[in-house]
Amino acid sequence: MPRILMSGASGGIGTRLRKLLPPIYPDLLLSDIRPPADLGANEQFKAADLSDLAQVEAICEGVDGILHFGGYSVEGPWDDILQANIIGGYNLFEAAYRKGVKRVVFASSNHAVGFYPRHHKIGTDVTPRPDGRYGVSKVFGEALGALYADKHGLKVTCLRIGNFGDVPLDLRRISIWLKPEDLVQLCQIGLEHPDIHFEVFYGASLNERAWWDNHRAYEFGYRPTGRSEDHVAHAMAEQAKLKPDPVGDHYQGGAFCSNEFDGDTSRIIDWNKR
Ligand code: 15L
Repeated sequence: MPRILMSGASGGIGTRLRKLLPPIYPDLLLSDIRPPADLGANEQFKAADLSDLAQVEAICEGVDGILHFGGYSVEGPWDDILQANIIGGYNLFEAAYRKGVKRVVFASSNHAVGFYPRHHKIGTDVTPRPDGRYGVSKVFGEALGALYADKHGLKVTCLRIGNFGDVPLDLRRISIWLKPEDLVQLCQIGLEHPDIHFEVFYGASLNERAWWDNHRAYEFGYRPTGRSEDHVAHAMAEQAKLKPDPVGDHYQGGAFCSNEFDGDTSRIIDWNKR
């Protein structure tokens, strides 16, 4: 029975995966900087600050595979991103290597490529176009994953997660929605598939309006069950409550792109008017 470490156990995704993973991985060690408020008596938890290598090494002891959901999960001040995602990301891969962990699934994000326009369908092999400091930290994490796979033989899977939740929240999220059970499938592929060396998959369900070519995940057996078209009415009702965002509405990263934007708006073409 593999021992699996999940970082970020108190965060949004971690909180949900804590309920979904134990039937598949009963020996699940949870970690975060502080314990989840509702930690159960049957759950194993060890606190660790990702910016401290010794603490990260301690949680990697005796572990076979890591689901790395820890770190800063939205745009934020540089020092927070630096400590949690840049230094924290390095510490995670370095500690995994030192402790002989075999596999890492790294929670990357759509914000690694957020500045691709929505009309541009992209694969996982495109040049990164991060839409903020957070996006840059995810590109860095993917690069670390490639390095530790190629140089040290760690089996690494990076998931460019779209928007995780029970339903897509607005128009943008219809294209990038990820149902929790589908994320579990992707984690299992990363932790178990014999042919993983270094892979990047999009963390997206069966979204007809996807901006991403995720064929590589399908080649590894991914069969998502969430269909965002089933939730369009809800998503569009929520969209109607939002103000137009000329920059964010053009790019895949949405409001992450318009946040702090003072670039050249003449580069943004309204494709619907062409
Ligand atoms: C992310 O990477 C964030 O972690 C999440 O909070 C959402 O903002 C998501 O992207 C998104 O793009 O909707």
